Amino acid sequence: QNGETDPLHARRELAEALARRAGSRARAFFLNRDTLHPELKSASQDLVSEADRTIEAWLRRAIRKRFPEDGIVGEEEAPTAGNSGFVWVIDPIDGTMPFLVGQPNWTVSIGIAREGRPVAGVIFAPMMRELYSAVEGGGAWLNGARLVMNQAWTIASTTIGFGATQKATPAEVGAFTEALYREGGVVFRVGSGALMLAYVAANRLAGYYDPALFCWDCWAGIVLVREAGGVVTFAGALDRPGALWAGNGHVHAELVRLSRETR
Ligand code: 2AM
Ligand code: CA
Ligand code: CA
Ligand code: CA
Repeated sequence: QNGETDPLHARRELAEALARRAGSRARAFFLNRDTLHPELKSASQDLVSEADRTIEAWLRRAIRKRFPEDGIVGEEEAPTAGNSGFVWVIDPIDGTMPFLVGQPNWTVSIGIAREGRPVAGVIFAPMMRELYSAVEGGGAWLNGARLVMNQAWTIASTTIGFGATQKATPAEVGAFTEALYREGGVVFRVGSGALMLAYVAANRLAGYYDPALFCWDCWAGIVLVREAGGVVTFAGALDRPGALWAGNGHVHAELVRLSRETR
């Protein structure tokens, strides 16, 4: 290849560097969160602050500077089209609610699409100093250690992430929870969907179900779980939200079944 760096690996390296730098910027906002002026978006628990907007704008500038031909899709700004076949899928702060109230479980999530497919993902949890990173065919990694998912686990082996926000109906939240507990499962939730996917890859959760995610919540995590040996179905796309199921092959199938039964 004329000694040039592979285009995907060059982007994955930049994604890691940007996730760390965006993470320390976000951490500075987090430590001064009392000075932020959060605004309401669609519902009482759906907020945005200048931390989210400033970091997304910074990420977009840094990506454009290095790869001006790439597209960018992010939570806080309109999508930018590109013509390289690569699209960056970014969430500057995944877990704005935990961030604003002082919980440490928020992340910076940077995914990469190539011709519409998830091919690389980086999730950084600044307060835990954990960098999750994966590239198609290259495995999933947490701070340099390889992640390999437990293939023997069932939905009853340890907790299951369930990401329902206020967009979910009380009936579907109740029905899924009831079905899960009936089968020996227990619900876990943090306000970052990306972190719950990272936890599935790292064997900290047996699986994850969310009735409605945007691509920026899950794009990086999809690659991470698949590269750790898991199965993910995302019913959404780069331009529309959808449900997501993740786990080892067996847990994934069980979560699909339980959620279908209860919808
Ligand atoms: P966000 O913090 O970037 O908006 C899916 O559950 C996604 O919904 C999360 O990744 C998170 O993304 C957002 N979310 C989590 N808790 C929420 C809440 N209480 N209200 C609104 N959005 C929430
Ligand atoms: Ca948000
Ligand atoms: Ca998000
Ligand atoms: Ca966000």
